[in-house]
Amino acid sequence: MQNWLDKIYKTTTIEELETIRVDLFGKKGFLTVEFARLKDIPNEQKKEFAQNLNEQKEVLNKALELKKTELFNAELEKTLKAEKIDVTRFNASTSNVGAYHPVAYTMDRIIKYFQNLNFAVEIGPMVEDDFHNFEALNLPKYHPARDMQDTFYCKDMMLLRTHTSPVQIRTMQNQKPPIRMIAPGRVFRRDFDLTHTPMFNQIEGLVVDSSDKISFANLKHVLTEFLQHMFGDVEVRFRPSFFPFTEPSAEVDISCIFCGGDGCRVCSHTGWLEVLGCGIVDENVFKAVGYEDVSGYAFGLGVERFAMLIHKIGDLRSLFESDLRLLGQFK
Ligand code: 2NM
Repeated sequence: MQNWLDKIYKTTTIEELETIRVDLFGKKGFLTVEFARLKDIPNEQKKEFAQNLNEQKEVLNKALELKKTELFNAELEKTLKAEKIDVTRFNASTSNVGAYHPVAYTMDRIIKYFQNLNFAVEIGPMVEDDFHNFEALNLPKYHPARDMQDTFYCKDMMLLRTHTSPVQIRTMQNQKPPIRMIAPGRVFRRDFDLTHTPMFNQIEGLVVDSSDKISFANLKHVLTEFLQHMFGDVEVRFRPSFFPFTEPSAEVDISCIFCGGDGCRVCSHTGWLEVLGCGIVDENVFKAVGYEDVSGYAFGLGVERFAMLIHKIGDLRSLFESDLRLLGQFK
């Protein structure tokens, strides 16, 4: 009996324990054989023999049971330890660390630059009415310049804004001069090719003060400093141009950052890259918002184009594809 108990106590695996159980209770097991012997025991000893046997059976059964639970728990503990997963553990080899999208990064840099010059950041609706998107900007109905952008009309002549200028109109309607602001945000146009997407981000700037305070010289200085901040040591060139909402108007070029101005494929062998539009705000725009005796300048730029030049990305469309092979390069 004690022998059997010792055997049970010493087992270390459930399989070993099962062998002992079979050795005790199996067909040819010790207790099975002992119980079979009962019929040969003389009657006067039968009771005591049976009682003793039943006691042994009970003790050994209990011991097996306890040992089984003990071994099972130990095994469970071992597997749990081995399979323990730390869900809070950071595994750099399998996770993708987030990164700024080049457009968001560029947007932030531009906004910060102008905030440091005390420009306020204004936002406005992306679905606009005809007045704020066109009429107030000296773009009357049937003006040919509308055709170049005209797009995405909803009910009641409402449309997705084609530039952020309506934000400047709304700001002028709601505030008195002086005004010094930028309007960053999404705009929408009927355009889709290598260098144009139907949706892109713009930042437009506007400065308004009493008449004769704001000159083209102010505009030229601020934009030259800005472009040299963004692109480093570049030359800046102002070229006469036309916008319905400014007069005079100019397009602004920087010397090509790819070839240093010698001429290459990116600058179409001109040595210059066009990056901005700007001008002195047209009288008709001020009339539309009820401003009198003021002067002002305005400018506008495409954030995606800036991002492409800064990060040297070849195809504008790759900025909208969410391809991690591209985005992963800007961590
Ligand atoms: C440009 C170029 C030139 C512009 C004008 C105005 C407003 F509302 F003040 F009239 N906002 N933005 C402007 C002027 C935008 O983008 C190429």
